[in-house]
Amino acid sequence: MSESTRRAPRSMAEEVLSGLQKPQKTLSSKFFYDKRGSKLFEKITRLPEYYPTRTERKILRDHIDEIARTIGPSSVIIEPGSGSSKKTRLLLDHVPDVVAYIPVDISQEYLGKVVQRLRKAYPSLIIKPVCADYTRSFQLPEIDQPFDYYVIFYPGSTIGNFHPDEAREFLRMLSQFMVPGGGLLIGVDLKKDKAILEAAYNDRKGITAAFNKNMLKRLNRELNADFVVDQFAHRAFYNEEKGRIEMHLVSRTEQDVHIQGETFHFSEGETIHTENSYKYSLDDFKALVSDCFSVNKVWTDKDDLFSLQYLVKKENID
Ligand code: AVI
Repeated sequence: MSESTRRAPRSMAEEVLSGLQKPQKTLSSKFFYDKRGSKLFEKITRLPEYYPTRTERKILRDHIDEIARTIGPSSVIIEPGSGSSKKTRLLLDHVPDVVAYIPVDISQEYLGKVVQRLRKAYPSLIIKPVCADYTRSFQLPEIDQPFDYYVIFYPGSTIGNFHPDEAREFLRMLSQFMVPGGGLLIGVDLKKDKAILEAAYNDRKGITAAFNKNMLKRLNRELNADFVVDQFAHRAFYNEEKGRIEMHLVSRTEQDVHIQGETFHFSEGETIHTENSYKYSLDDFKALVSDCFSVNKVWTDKDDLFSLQYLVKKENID
């Protein structure tokens, strides 16, 4: 995500045109997730090379009792970008006396379906869905039952898709929902061997390549652009200095692309930067969150590929 979390919303067309006018052409990774993009991402999460999803799930399963004890009773669980709420079920099954669950998702249709299923599975749980772009400020619904803390669940290492400055700003926004002592259970992908990282974003089946190129198909359909999708190649590499995987679309040839009356020239080999996925050491992440949160507990897998962390809101945040 390359947008500031607080700026006034801009249309997709405005964002795309201004991103492509930059010296390093850029498109926001949030444009990956149309219907096909979301399906391709689901496929990515099941790929043998893409370790984050299954590793996080295993950490959550292996430590669920301790995680549940750490969260404690009488909480309201908020999940920004809840999607299928699959991982949340494990929390709802184990955390004692959850008072309410607030899934926040941009897709009204998907949210509706997921909530319907959750209501069947957890008939006595208060579920208050919020349809919103959670990266911008959103309103929490009233919960007319007493509870101790809000606990925010933000799995998947989506925090890695924010530039660190924006991650700090986003975490500050989340902290504003909480009183001191409130918790944030967050998935954070860890720094590791470059070969493992690069394989995860260059899978052999080419699903990540299709996911990356799907952005151009979306722009063709929704903004009437004329990208020749096959004239772009997928590239993903680990930028060691910045501590991030970068995804790009590389122009295979010199070409012009037209969008909404504007022409964009590409030289051969020129790229559009489509995503960053930051990887953190435990110390890096502790420093990143330190404005608003202290790190209360960290769970990792045996190979230290991924971490699930429980952060607690500090007292006296300015
Ligand atoms: C959603 N996000 C955490 C994924 C990641 O790993 O940064 C998106 C992704 N991009 C390519 N593969 C997966």
